[in-house]
Amino acid sequence: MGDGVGLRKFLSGFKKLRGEALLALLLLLAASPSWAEPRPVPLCSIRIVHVYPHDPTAFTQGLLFADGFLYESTGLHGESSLRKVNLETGEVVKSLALPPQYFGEGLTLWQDRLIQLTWKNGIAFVYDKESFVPKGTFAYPTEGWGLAHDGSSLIMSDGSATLRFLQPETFQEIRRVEVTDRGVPVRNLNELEYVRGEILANVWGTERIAKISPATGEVVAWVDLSLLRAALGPVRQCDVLNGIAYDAVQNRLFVTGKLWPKLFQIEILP
Ligand SMILES: [Ca+2]
Repeated sequence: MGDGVGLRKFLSGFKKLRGEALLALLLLLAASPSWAEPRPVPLCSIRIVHVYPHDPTAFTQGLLFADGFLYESTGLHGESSLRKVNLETGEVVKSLALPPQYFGEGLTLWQDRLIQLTWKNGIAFVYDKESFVPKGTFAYPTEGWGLAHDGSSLIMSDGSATLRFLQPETFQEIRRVEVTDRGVPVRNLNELEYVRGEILANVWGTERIAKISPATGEVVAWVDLSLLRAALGPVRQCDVLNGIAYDAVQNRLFVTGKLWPKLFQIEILP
């Protein structure tokens, strides 16, 4: 490469290489989701840890775990109830029927009081946790779907993409968030559970649970529960996945569905 021609050849080859490298880099950036659009929300699968029996006539609308028992709210007119259930056997150890005009929905435990929503009746019932003796009611202007609490506020869903945070003693709204997946509202939020700083929500009509940031309403992960269908085995009548309960003492997560004959302890895989 002692002459001018050799040098020009070398420089032109170098430019060509640089051009190809630049093109490759641009293609890489264009293909990267963080360049083109927001990163997809992670989809987590699950592992079944344990299977328990569940009353196949229970149209589950609310579920929680406290002091070794499940507490359940069931729906449908004329069949709505509040129940205390033995986890191991599925036996209903205490039950209170709602008057037929009420359709039971979400359920949470605030201190020693169980609070049960109704679907379109605009009324929540408050009961003593041990005796199920009615202790009062709250009125609200929306439909009632799911109910949970984060230790300071009640969290309520109404079938829309909005979660409202309520003062537990008065049911007054403190704040609200719209639940979104990369900016798109996630509607039909149903049964709720607050688990270690996140809100878990069944999305009605799907086999998925959304993990939601309480601060922003953003879905931080989806949980795919479709494998539970197969685990249910042959069933005569079975409705949608609904019902999430968390045992904070033993870090156990339970899920079931409307009229499901089984209740599952699951682990959400990373
Ligand atoms: Ca729950």
